[in-house]
Amino acid sequence: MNPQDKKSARQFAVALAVVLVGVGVGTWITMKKADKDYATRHDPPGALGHAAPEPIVVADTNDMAWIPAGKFLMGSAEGQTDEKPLHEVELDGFWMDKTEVTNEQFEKFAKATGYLTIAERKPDPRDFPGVPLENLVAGSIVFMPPPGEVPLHDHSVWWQYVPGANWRHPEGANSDLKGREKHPVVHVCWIDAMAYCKWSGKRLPTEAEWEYAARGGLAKEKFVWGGEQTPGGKWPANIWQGRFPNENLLTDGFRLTSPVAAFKPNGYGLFDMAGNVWEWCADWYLPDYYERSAAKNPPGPDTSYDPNEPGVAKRVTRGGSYLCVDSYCAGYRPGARMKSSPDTGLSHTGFRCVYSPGK
Ligand SMILES: [Ca+2]
Ligand SMILES: [Ca+2]
Repeated sequence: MNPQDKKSARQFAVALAVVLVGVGVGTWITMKKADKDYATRHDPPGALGHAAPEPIVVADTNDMAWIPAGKFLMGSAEGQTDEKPLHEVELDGFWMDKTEVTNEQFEKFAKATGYLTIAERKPDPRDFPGVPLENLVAGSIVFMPPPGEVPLHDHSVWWQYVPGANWRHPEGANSDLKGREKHPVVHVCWIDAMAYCKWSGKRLPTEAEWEYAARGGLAKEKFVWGGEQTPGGKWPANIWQGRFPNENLLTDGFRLTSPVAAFKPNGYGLFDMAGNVWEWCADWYLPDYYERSAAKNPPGPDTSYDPNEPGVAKRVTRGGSYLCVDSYCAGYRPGARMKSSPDTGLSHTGFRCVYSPGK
């Protein structure tokens, strides 16, 4: 099945006003296939290779770090199945944003282009066949901690589709960005991130570029800062401490997002490559891609498959977020892989861009 023909988490979320992120949605696939290809209507030109050539924009590299060409061992021998096998990858050098794209930066883009993120748009009835029109309300998926302890297998307990939630209103219509200008933008889906990249003359990193950059020159270390989890007894990243999802001990100082660069950078001068927000990569997600990926500049697979949700096409996200609890998935490790539907924004997902001169 082509990735574009699959469903998305957003389609389920809007239809059911609830979403399961990561597991379970596959069993809910009872909706009829949309009559027209979703991605064709919503992806920006160039995203899926059906675009006309565009004028080249020269990227501003002021807030970027140069990641030198080199080889590294990608994946993790001790991690989840999809992090294996550990394999050598060679990459050309590239520029990478030192920080996640901030609200302030995204605002500039929105002002300059008038771009509306997917979460700000009223869902198109053609994408939601069978869903009553009154249910088609613009919104996004927000983390809502339950009051007490809950079993960890049902993600819908802490994720809710909130009408009016989008990057300008991260917790819903009554919230705003005051004081969060330098926090990472959230509720931007892959399609939105691609639109920003194109405007800025940059692109999303491949998954291999992202992991290589995150490792900051350290070989096979468990964390982007080295082998010790809390050097000097301090958390070097914004994740979650306590019993997820109802008890946040705030040992790292932050309940939700933190301002970018609140923690020390890694060896390449990049901030928040562990935690704060998940970051979109260019690649489709395929759990066994490492078994056959190219040894040099792997571009990612041309198809997508997630065994947890076989009917949902997904792009890779990396780096973990303020919701990553160490005892659960430890998604903030540089080898850890995650995935999400390209049209689906979430309150813990953002992105950063890369740039290769002449490419
Ligand atoms: Ca935190
Ligand atoms: Ca991050």
